Amino acid sequence: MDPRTLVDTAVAIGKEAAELVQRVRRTAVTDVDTKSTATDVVTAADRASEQLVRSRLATLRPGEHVLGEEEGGEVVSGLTWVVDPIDGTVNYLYGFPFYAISIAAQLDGESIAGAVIEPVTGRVWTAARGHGAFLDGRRLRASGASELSLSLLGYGFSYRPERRQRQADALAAMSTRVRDIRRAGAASLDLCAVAAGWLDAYAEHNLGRWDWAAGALIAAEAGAVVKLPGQAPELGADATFAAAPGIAGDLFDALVESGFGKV
Ligand code: LIP
Repeated sequence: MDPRTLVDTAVAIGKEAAELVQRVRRTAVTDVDTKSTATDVVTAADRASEQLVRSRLATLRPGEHVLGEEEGGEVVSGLTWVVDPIDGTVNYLYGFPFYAISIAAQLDGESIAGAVIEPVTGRVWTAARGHGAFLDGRRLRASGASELSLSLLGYGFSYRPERRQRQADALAAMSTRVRDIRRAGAASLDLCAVAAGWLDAYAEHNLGRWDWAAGALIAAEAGAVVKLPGQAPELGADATFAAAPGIAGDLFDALVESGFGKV
Protein backbone atom coordinates (compact mmCIF):
# COMPACT_ATOMS: atom_id res chain seq x y z
CA MET A 1 0.00 0.00 0.00
CA ASP A 2 1.21 3.51 -0.76
CA PRO A 3 1.41 5.41 2.55
CA ARG A 4 0.61 8.63 0.71
CA THR A 5 -2.86 7.28 -0.01
CA LEU A 6 -3.32 6.65 3.69
CA VAL A 7 -2.24 10.23 4.39
CA ASP A 8 -4.92 11.51 2.03
CA THR A 9 -7.55 9.50 3.91
CA ALA A 10 -6.31 10.75 7.28
CA VAL A 11 -6.36 14.37 6.09
CA ALA A 12 -9.86 14.15 4.62
CA ILE A 13 -11.32 12.61 7.78
CA GLY A 14 -9.25 14.82 10.08
CA LYS A 15 -10.57 17.94 8.40
CA GLU A 16 -14.14 16.78 8.98
CA ALA A 17 -13.40 16.13 12.65
CA ALA A 18 -11.68 19.50 12.97
CA GLU A 19 -14.76 21.27 11.60
CA LEU A 20 -16.96 19.33 14.00
CA VAL A 21 -15.02 20.15 17.18
CA GLN A 22 -14.97 23.84 16.31
CA ARG A 23 -18.65 23.89 15.48
CA VAL A 24 -19.73 22.25 18.75
CA ARG A 25 -17.19 23.78 21.11
CA ARG A 26 -19.51 26.24 22.90
CA THR A 27 -21.82 23.45 24.08
CA ALA A 28 -19.24 20.63 24.20
CA VAL A 29 -17.15 22.31 26.87
CA THR A 30 -20.15 22.25 29.22
CA ASP A 31 -20.34 18.44 28.95
CA VAL A 32 -17.08 17.32 30.56
CA ASP A 33 -16.02 14.15 32.39
CA THR A 34 -12.71 13.22 34.00
CA LYS A 35 -10.50 10.15 33.49
CA SER A 36 -7.29 9.35 35.38
CA THR A 37 -7.40 12.44 37.64
CA ALA A 38 -9.61 15.48 38.21
CA THR A 39 -7.52 17.40 35.65
CA ASP A 40 -7.56 14.67 32.96
CA VAL A 41 -10.71 15.69 31.10
CA VAL A 42 -12.75 14.42 28.17
CA THR A 43 -15.45 16.53 26.55
CA ALA A 44 -18.47 15.65 24.47
CA ALA A 45 -16.45 16.91 21.49
CA ASP A 46 -13.66 14.37 22.09
CA ARG A 47 -16.25 11.61 21.96
CA ALA A 48 -18.12 13.04 18.97
CA SER A 49 -14.86 13.51 17.07
CA GLU A 50 -13.75 9.95 17.62
CA GLN A 51 -17.19 8.65 16.63
CA LEU A 52 -16.98 10.64 13.39
CA VAL A 53 -13.47 9.39 12.62
CA ARG A 54 -14.44 5.79 13.34
CA SER A 55 -17.57 6.08 11.18
CA ARG A 56 -15.67 7.57 8.24
CA LEU A 57 -12.89 4.96 8.50
CA ALA A 58 -15.53 2.21 8.52
CA THR A 59 -16.82 3.62 5.24
CA LEU A 60 -13.52 4.43 3.56
CA ARG A 61 -11.40 1.63 5.02
CA PRO A 62 -13.88 -1.12 5.93
CA GLY A 63 -12.66 -3.83 8.25
CA GLU A 64 -9.47 -2.05 9.35
CA HIS A 65 -8.74 -1.79 13.07
CA VAL A 66 -8.94 1.48 15.00
CA LEU A 67 -7.28 2.39 18.31
CA GLY A 68 -8.72 5.60 19.72
CA GLU A 69 -8.09 7.51 22.93
CA GLU A 70 -11.72 7.48 24.05
CA GLU A 71 -13.11 4.16 22.78
CA GLY A 72 -9.92 2.10 22.98
CA GLY A 73 -8.95 -0.73 20.67
CA GLU A 74 -5.64 -2.41 20.05
CA VAL A 75 -2.70 -2.37 17.69
CA VAL A 76 -2.88 -5.43 15.43
CA SER A 77 -0.51 -6.99 12.92
CA GLY A 78 -1.22 -5.35 9.63
CA LEU A 79 -2.85 -1.94 9.55
CA THR A 80 -4.19 -0.06 12.59
CA TRP A 81 -5.54 3.47 12.57
CA VAL A 82 -4.47 5.36 15.71
CA VAL A 83 -6.69 8.32 16.60
CA ASP A 84 -6.51 11.18 19.08
CA PRO A 85 -9.85 12.89 18.53
CA ILE A 86 -8.67 16.07 20.26
CA ASP A 87 -5.04 16.22 21.29
CA GLY A 88 -4.73 19.07 23.77
CA THR A 89 -8.15 18.59 25.32
CA VAL A 90 -7.42 20.93 28.24
CA ASN A 91 -6.43 23.62 25.73
CA TYR A 92 -9.69 22.98 23.86
CA LEU A 93 -11.63 23.25 27.12
CA TYR A 94 -10.06 26.65 27.91
CA GLY A 95 -10.03 27.96 24.35
CA PHE A 96 -6.21 28.05 24.35
CA PRO A 97 -5.71 27.73 20.57
CA PHE A 98 -3.24 24.82 20.50
CA TYR A 99 -5.05 21.54 19.90
CA ALA A 100 -5.36 19.10 17.01
CA ILE A 101 -6.95 16.01 15.52
CA SER A 102 -4.24 13.37 15.17
CA ILE A 103 -4.76 10.37 12.86
CA ALA A 104 -2.02 7.87 12.00
CA ALA A 105 -1.89 4.59 10.11
CA GLN A 106 0.46 2.03 11.64
CA LEU A 107 1.69 -1.12 9.96
CA ASP A 108 2.54 -3.80 12.53
CA GLY A 109 2.65 -1.05 15.17
CA GLU A 110 4.95 1.33 13.25
CA SER A 111 3.62 4.60 11.85
CA ILE A 112 3.71 4.77 8.05
CA ALA A 113 1.29 7.67 7.54
CA GLY A 114 0.16 10.53 9.72
CA ALA A 115 -1.88 13.71 9.71
CA VAL A 116 -2.27 16.35 12.43
CA ILE A 117 -5.03 18.88 11.73
CA GLU A 118 -5.39 22.14 13.70
CA PRO A 119 -9.06 23.23 13.98
CA VAL A 120 -8.19 26.81 14.94
CA THR A 121 -5.63 27.65 12.27
CA GLY A 122 -6.54 25.05 9.65
CA ARG A 123 -2.88 24.00 9.48
CA VAL A 124 -2.40 20.47 8.11
CA TRP A 125 0.72 18.57 9.11
CA THR A 126 1.45 15.33 7.24
CA ALA A 127 4.03 12.64 6.66
CA ALA A 128 4.23 9.35 4.78
CA ARG A 129 7.13 7.07 5.71
CA GLY A 130 10.00 7.62 3.30
CA HIS A 131 8.31 10.56 1.60
CA GLY A 132 9.05 13.49 3.90
CA ALA A 133 7.04 15.72 6.22
CA PHE A 134 4.93 18.70 5.22
CA LEU A 135 3.02 21.66 6.62
CA ASP A 136 0.25 22.70 4.22
CA GLY A 137 2.25 21.05 1.45
CA ARG A 138 5.54 22.80 2.27
CA ARG A 139 8.47 20.49 3.06
CA LEU A 140 9.60 20.48 6.70
CA ARG A 141 13.11 20.23 8.11
CA ALA A 142 14.05 20.06 11.78
CA SER A 143 16.19 22.94 13.02
CA GLY A 144 19.93 23.21 12.45
CA ALA A 145 20.54 23.83 16.17
CA SER A 146 24.01 22.77 17.29
CA GLU A 147 24.33 24.37 20.74
CA LEU A 148 22.25 22.91 23.55
CA SER A 149 22.52 26.14 25.57
CA LEU A 150 20.85 28.00 22.67
CA SER A 151 18.09 25.45 22.06
CA LEU A 152 14.33 25.74 22.71
CA LEU A 153 12.90 22.69 24.48
CA GLY A 154 9.25 21.60 24.56
CA TYR A 155 8.11 19.64 27.59
CA GLY A 156 4.99 18.20 29.15
CA PHE A 157 3.68 17.11 32.54
CA SER A 158 1.70 14.14 33.78
CA TYR A 159 -1.83 14.54 35.10
CA ARG A 160 -0.70 12.85 38.33
CA PRO A 161 0.46 15.39 40.97
CA GLU A 162 3.16 13.18 42.50
CA ARG A 163 4.76 12.64 39.09
CA ARG A 164 4.43 16.32 38.17
CA GLN A 165 6.60 17.25 41.14
CA ARG A 166 9.39 14.91 39.98
CA GLN A 167 9.03 16.20 36.42
CA ALA A 168 9.24 19.79 37.64
CA ASP A 169 12.42 18.96 39.57
CA ALA A 170 14.01 17.52 36.42
CA LEU A 171 12.82 20.49 34.39
CA ALA A 172 14.33 22.91 36.93
CA ALA A 173 17.69 21.19 36.45
CA MET A 174 17.30 21.53 32.68
CA SER A 175 16.32 25.20 32.81
CA THR A 176 19.94 26.43 32.83
CA ARG A 177 21.06 23.91 30.16
CA VAL A 178 18.85 25.28 27.33
CA ARG A 179 17.79 28.68 25.95
CA ASP A 180 14.22 28.30 27.20
CA ILE A 181 11.36 25.87 27.72
CA ARG A 182 7.84 25.72 26.29
CA ARG A 183 4.91 23.72 27.62
CA ALA A 184 2.17 23.99 25.01
CA GLY A 185 -0.06 21.08 26.00
CA ALA A 186 -0.53 19.03 22.82
CA ALA A 187 2.09 16.38 22.14
CA SER A 188 1.20 15.93 18.47
CA LEU A 189 1.76 19.66 17.86
CA ASP A 190 4.91 19.71 19.99
CA LEU A 191 6.29 16.99 17.72
CA CYS A 192 5.16 18.92 14.63
CA ALA A 193 6.88 22.01 16.04
CA VAL A 194 10.15 20.05 16.16
CA ALA A 195 9.59 19.04 12.54
CA ALA A 196 9.15 22.71 11.60
CA GLY A 197 12.09 23.98 13.67
CA TRP A 198 9.70 25.94 15.90
CA LEU A 199 11.14 23.89 18.74
CA ASP A 200 14.63 22.41 18.69
CA ALA A 201 13.49 19.46 20.80
CA TYR A 202 10.63 18.01 22.80
CA ALA A 203 10.45 15.39 25.52
CA GLU A 204 7.62 14.00 27.66
CA HIS A 205 6.61 10.90 29.59
CA ASN A 206 3.44 8.80 29.66
CA LEU A 207 2.01 9.76 26.29
CA GLY A 208 -0.66 7.59 24.73
CA ARG A 209 0.12 5.97 21.39
CA TRP A 210 -2.54 8.30 19.93
CA ASP A 211 -0.59 11.35 21.18
CA TRP A 212 2.64 10.48 19.28
CA ALA A 213 1.62 8.16 16.44
CA ALA A 214 1.33 10.87 13.77
CA GLY A 215 3.54 13.62 15.22
CA ALA A 216 6.54 11.35 15.80
CA LEU A 217 6.49 10.24 12.15
CA ILE A 218 6.25 13.88 11.04
CA ALA A 219 9.24 14.79 13.23
CA ALA A 220 11.28 11.80 12.00
CA GLU A 221 10.48 12.48 8.35
CA ALA A 222 11.65 16.06 8.91
CA GLY A 223 15.05 14.74 10.02
CA ALA A 224 14.65 14.87 13.80
CA VAL A 225 16.13 12.17 16.05
CA VAL A 226 13.06 10.46 17.56
CA LYS A 227 12.87 7.98 20.42
CA LEU A 228 9.47 6.42 21.08
CA PRO A 229 8.35 4.98 24.43
CA GLY A 230 10.55 1.98 25.22
CA GLN A 231 13.33 3.00 22.83
CA ALA A 232 15.32 5.08 25.36
CA PRO A 233 15.13 3.45 28.81
CA GLU A 234 17.75 5.92 30.12
CA LEU A 235 15.06 8.62 29.72
CA GLY A 236 12.38 6.45 31.33
CA ALA A 237 10.43 3.49 30.00
CA ASP A 238 7.58 5.73 28.83
CA ALA A 239 9.63 8.65 27.46
CA THR A 240 9.04 10.23 24.07
CA PHE A 241 11.96 12.28 22.71
CA ALA A 242 12.45 14.27 19.50
CA ALA A 243 15.38 16.58 18.76
CA ALA A 244 17.24 18.35 15.99
CA PRO A 245 20.19 16.11 15.08
CA GLY A 246 22.79 18.72 16.04
CA ILE A 247 21.77 18.74 19.70
CA ALA A 248 20.17 15.32 20.13
CA GLY A 249 23.16 13.67 21.81
CA ASP A 250 23.92 16.54 24.20
CA LEU A 251 20.24 16.95 25.07
CA PHE A 252 19.86 13.24 25.71
CA ASP A 253 22.82 13.30 28.10
CA ALA A 254 21.59 16.48 29.85
CA LEU A 255 18.14 14.98 30.38
CA VAL A 256 19.68 11.86 31.90
CA GLU A 257 21.88 14.00 34.17
CA SER A 258 18.80 16.07 35.19
CA GLY A 259 16.99 12.97 36.42
CA PHE A 260 14.56 12.79 33.53
CA GLY A 261 14.95 9.03 33.54
CA LYS A 262 13.70 8.77 37.12
CA VAL A 263 10.61 10.99 37.14
C1 LIP B 1 -2.27 15.57 26.11
C2 LIP B 1 -0.91 15.57 25.47
C3 LIP B 1 0.02 16.50 26.24
C4 LIP B 1 0.17 15.99 27.65
C5 LIP B 1 -1.19 16.01 28.32
C6 LIP B 1 -2.21 15.16 27.54
P1 LIP B 1 -4.73 14.78 25.42
O1 LIP B 1 -3.10 14.69 25.38
O2 LIP B 1 -1.02 16.01 24.15
O3 LIP B 1 1.29 16.56 25.64
O4 LIP B 1 1.07 16.81 28.37
O5 LIP B 1 -1.05 15.52 29.62
O6 LIP B 1 -1.80 13.81 27.61
O7 LIP B 1 -5.10 14.14 26.73
O8 LIP B 1 -5.11 16.20 25.39
O9 LIP B 1 -5.17 13.99 24.24
